[in-house]
Amino acid sequence: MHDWRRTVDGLREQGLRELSAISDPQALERWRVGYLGRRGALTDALRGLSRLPAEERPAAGQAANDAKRALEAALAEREGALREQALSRDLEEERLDVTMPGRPPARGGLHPTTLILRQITAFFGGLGYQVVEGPEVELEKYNFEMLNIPRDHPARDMFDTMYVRPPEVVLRTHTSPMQARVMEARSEEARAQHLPAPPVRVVVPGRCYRYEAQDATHEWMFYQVEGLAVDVGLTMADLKGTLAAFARHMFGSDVKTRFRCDYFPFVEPGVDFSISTPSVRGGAWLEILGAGMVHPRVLRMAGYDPDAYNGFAFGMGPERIAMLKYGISDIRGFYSNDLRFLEQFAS
Ligand code: FA5
Repeated sequence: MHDWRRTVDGLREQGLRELSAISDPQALERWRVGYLGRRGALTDALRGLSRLPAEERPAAGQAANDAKRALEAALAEREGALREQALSRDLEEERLDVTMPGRPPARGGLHPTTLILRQITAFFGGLGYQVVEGPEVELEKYNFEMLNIPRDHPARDMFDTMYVRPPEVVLRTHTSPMQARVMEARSEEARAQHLPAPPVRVVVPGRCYRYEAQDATHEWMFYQVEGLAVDVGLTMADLKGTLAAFARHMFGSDVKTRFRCDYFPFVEPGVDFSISTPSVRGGAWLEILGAGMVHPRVLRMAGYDPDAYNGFAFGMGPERIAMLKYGISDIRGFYSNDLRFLEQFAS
């Protein structure tokens, strides 16, 4: 065998062997330069052919070119294979297991006051009451005066008032000022159109403030829901029926209800309303709101003729109702932003 053939065949075999062991692009490039580059082994061999005798040159040239093409083809194939490997490695890294159980996002929940407010407004909404809201920074005129509590009236002591600008501007101590505001607005609007004042059915949820020592059942900031119905011929029976239906809605059909005399300057007669149900504190009587027939002077001051209209009103504490319903023993949990308390209500 000619020397040149041994050289060419040897290079070809060695090249292919080395190539098959290569697994990264840098090594592949080194291999290409080593065999097929301008100073590569095979290129050198091809150059050396010129020194061969003329009759051997064609066969040797042919063999060297075949070897070059074989190495080039093998290189292209190896490149392709490495690219493919890299690609499938990438894909493997990016692979998503769609069957894996998801991680649920942390969900917030409704505040217990919100839960109760929604239940209350939904019930009265069903009876045709409108939900309205009013200012928390209130004029003394509406918080007291228009509710038949003149200045220097001892009943002002019932409400430990926080003043924003004494004596005219207060933080409302209850939602009752909205009784006066709603009636006044409706009677004025009707009068402007020469119409009789319209009947009223509203509930007013909102925050109230009192300068009060905190304890398990008293906050300095709390909610109330006011209710007001004004119409021709309303009686105490309407008030009793409405509140009894409300108590059944909130506490179940076996709830017992009780009215007792109470005093609020803006109602006559005035009552407090208590409930008793076996599932709450062993059936003990618990007061949940104050109520009564709207005082004739309150009607008159707000533009309603007390000889033609009657009304009833009530004011309840939704936190106290939530405490009964959810077995909460201390009202101070509501607004101290402790997640351990609030998360118990997340639904
Ligand atoms: C009033 O505020 C009257 N405006 C209610 C009313 C309306 C009577 C219409 C007649 C007609 P009282 O001060 O009792 O009344 O408060 C009513 C309810 O608000 C209470 O039963 C209680 O549930 C809640 N409440 C009062 N003070 C606080 C407080 N410091 N913290 C939490 N809840 C309170």
